[in-house]
Amino acid sequence: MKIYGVNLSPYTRKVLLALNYKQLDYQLVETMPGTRTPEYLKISPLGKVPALVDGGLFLADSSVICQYLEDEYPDRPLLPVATEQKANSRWFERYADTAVAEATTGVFWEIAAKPMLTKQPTDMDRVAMLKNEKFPQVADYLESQVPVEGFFFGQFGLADISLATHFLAASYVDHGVDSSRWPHLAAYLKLLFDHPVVSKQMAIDKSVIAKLM
Ligand SMILES: N[C@@H](CCC(=O)N[C@@H](CS)C(=O)NCC(=O)O)C(=O)O
Repeated sequence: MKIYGVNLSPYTRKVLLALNYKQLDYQLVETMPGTRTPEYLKISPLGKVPALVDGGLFLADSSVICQYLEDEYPDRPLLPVATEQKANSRWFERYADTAVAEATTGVFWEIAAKPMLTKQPTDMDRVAMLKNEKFPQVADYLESQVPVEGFFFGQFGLADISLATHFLAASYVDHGVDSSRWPHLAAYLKLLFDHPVVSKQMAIDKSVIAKLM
């Protein structure tokens, strides 16, 4: 199986975390976001990463890919069994990939990725807005939702992975969670970041960042 993308893309990282949790073999084909060669557009029509090739199957979009992995490789499941919990897991995945992404990965993009990839300066007004307006909204909501103990639905899975990937991006630019204001979220994130699959990915990301800086 081949995954197209880069470790520092949070959506690629989500798929890598899922693959590593499931202990599946894969090859990461380094592909920059926005690659629009005719060959890559056949795999990922929007030119986005991640994309997956498994045998004759071409797939784009991290959620679609993770759902495929879950269906095709059901060992070490990423989703709970009960319908209601499964639906909630999908909600937290969607929330992570939208509102959380904006408030966390959005800051990583402005501070680290944008200057490197586009040679454009960081928009400090946008960083301040994301940190002071968007982030507290997301953190307040998650503070009321994260499990007081353990992972979502009792077992590490896709809801956790989806949150982990975006909060990891924030952590790389020192955009952390204030544990005095959001104690449950801070404790949950510590548990997430200490998970062996997440901490291994964090070490890889940090070595990539060290080489780029
Ligand atoms: N919904 C997509 C989002 C993927 C996405 O936005 N990827 C970014 C990199 S993290 C990208 O490829 N951006 C380039 C572009 O939009 O042209 C997913 O979950 O895979």
